[in-house]
Amino acid sequence: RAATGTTYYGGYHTVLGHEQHNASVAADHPELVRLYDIGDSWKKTRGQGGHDIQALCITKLAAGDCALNTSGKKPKFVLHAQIHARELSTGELAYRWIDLLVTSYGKDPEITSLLDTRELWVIPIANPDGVDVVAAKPSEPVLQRKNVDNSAGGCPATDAGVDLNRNSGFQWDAAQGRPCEETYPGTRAVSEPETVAVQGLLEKIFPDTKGEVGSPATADTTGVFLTLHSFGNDILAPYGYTNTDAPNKAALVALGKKLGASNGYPVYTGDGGVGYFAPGSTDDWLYGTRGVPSYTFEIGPDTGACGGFFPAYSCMDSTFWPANRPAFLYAARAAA
Ligand code: ING
Ligand code: ZN
Repeated sequence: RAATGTTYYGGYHTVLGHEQHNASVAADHPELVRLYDIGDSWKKTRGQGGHDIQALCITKLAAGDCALNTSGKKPKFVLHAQIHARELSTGELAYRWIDLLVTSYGKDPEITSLLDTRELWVIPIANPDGVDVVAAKPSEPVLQRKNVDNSAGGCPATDAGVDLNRNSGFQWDAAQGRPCEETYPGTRAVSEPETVAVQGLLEKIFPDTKGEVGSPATADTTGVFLTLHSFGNDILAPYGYTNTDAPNKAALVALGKKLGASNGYPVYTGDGGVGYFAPGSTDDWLYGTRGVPSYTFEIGPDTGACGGFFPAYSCMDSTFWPANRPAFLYAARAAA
């Protein structure tokens, strides 16, 4: 059941809160915002409520901008958040990034120039059905990570679902987990409608590199992708499925270190950061099939008031937003 309020857990926005926000920024800034429905959540495909997955493209709109194809002339930075429902700070950072962009155009010279020259794409809630589960108890930590696809059967409610960050079409690995486990990858690659939606958008806007894996992340980089997770205070760069180096690992890690400068996050590859491999992740897929430099940010510490999956909402103002805003701006500039 979708939460009826617009906030939960001290101020984090529910799916409804994000949907209302997306609609209002699109209505208030028609010269800057295109709002897309990129596909359905699992529940919506089953006629059980659910949601459209929404994506915004923010730029000073000129002819051909924000098209759902590779004809766009402006380099693209994509911010992707809350693919894991319980990682509360991530959707909220996307919400604030959207607000920063639309309210600063014509006022802040740096952001004005970014919107004149880049397409800033945002997928604020990549797993809306999961976020509904978390927000249904607005003051209790509900540790839903996955989507809510229970077609495998036999799992207690909050243990059902597919890990959308193991479901992508690059190095998908059936052995990642059983149906009731946190990293269950689904019955096959791209089995989930949420994965179809996000991959579908990214396939449309980034050219097929035809096997030239990882050739950008150099001077001719045409995009940057950030997917927000929590927690760990670090940055993960491809590959996450193996300790074999990405073809241009040095350039990838160098850009990752620049992104990490404002929040002090170190950059890891392989299983170096988290201690496990993550085949089928979104960032490995986009890097591995499109060559787009792609990173996972693990927002926040493991413990303390601002630690874990459910940080106090005040941590958004005290650290998360001020520390990550420069990283997002750097990533947007680097998408050139
Ligand atoms: N972390 C990521 C996860 O899906 C990850 C870690 C992502 C590793 C991408 C490698 C590549 O497990 C969280 N917090 O979910
Ligand atoms: Zn995560």
